[in-house]
Amino acid sequence: MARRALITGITGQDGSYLAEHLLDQGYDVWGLVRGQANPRVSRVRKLLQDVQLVRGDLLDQGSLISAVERVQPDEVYNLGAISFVPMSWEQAELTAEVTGMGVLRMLEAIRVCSGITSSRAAGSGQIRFYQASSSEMFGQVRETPQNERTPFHPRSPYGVAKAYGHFLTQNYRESYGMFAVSGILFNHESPRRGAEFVTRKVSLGAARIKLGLASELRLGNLSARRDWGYAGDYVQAMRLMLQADAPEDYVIGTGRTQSVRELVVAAFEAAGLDWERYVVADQALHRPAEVDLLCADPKKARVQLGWEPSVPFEDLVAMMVESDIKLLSDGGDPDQDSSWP
Ligand code: NAP
Ligand code: G4F
Repeated sequence: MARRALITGITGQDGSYLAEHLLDQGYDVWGLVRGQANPRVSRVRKLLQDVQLVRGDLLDQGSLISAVERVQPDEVYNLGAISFVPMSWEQAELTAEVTGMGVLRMLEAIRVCSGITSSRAAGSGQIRFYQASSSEMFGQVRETPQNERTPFHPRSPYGVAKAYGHFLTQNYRESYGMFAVSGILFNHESPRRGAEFVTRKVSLGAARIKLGLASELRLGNLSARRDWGYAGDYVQAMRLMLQADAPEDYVIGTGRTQSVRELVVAAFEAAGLDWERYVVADQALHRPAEVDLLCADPKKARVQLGWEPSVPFEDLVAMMVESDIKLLSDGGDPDQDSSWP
């Protein structure tokens, strides 16, 4: 019988790629969607016609229990979150509730539906749980590159909420014997990336300037460095983690790091533009506390899961710029867009 997966965050970037990947692998895929009339559901329906939808919200414990009861999943992928770091200062409490406490609610839904108690541990045939942890937890890094043993020093309410979810996942594994793991994923991007994140802001900015739709691009800290990979590769690591013999956490990244300035140079070069004529550094876009440098050591994932990234940084940036030039040339609106490339 096909394995059943329940994905929270199905309307987001990773949810879409993970759903496609699991469908390819023969899974029955269910996506949790929130809200009465969520406008982003239409693009899931359009792109992912074989995904079944179930209503639920990470803020609502009962809805998660109902969703698990209805779907009867073999695997749960918890990708739902408030994931935009600057928003976590503006709405710190909501971020804690969704990105942090949402993990507790999802784990509790699994525990209750599986009949696991302090005296009755999880048995074979249990639901396997994946938590979307983040390299933001490393924050002000203690060492470079960062691996599974590097201590955390989060620099945003988002990073703090993710650290809570990370330790809680570990705790449910240790307390109840649950197959619960965290993937500590470094930044991963694609043509489906939200327009608020820097890679997509830059690819859209370069595309708009190329097509004469804008004359400048305002950015914050150009010196920050990130380890950027392709989202399509990273969702494969999520599935591999849940197929492993034992539940363990893994760092997923490329092992390379580039600055935002290098990202801008690559994107404008891909569009055939001189970036220095158009990019304006704006102090107002700097964060209250910055994560200056992230760089993964993905050795454990390579050795134990056989996972490797396949898209180099320059190709990823060119892919995003080309996709945005096409989207805008075809009259698409990236903020309203109901379809995904
Ligand atoms: P994304 O595009 O921002 O998607 C976030 C998803 O969370 C959306 O589907 C959103 O649904 C859902 N969501 C928000 N609030 C919710 C709630 N109250 N209940 C249920 N769902 C809710 O994020 P992504 O880039 O795909 O990332 C997926 C996960 O990986 C996130 O947890 C993120 O923090 C984490 N992560 C991402 C990266 C990265 O570089 N992309 C790296 C490390 C970790 P709506 O449509 O309803 O808003
Ligand atoms: O693209 P970003 O907004 O991503 P950030 O903050 O690294 O977070 C992303 O990756 C995390 C994994 O490490 C995820 F957990 C999280 O959910 C999200 O997906 O910003 C990247 C860098 C930052 O240093 C920021 O200060 O780009 C810098 N930046 C410079 N100018 C900018 C801008 N970021 C944004 N969003 N917009 C700018 O104008």
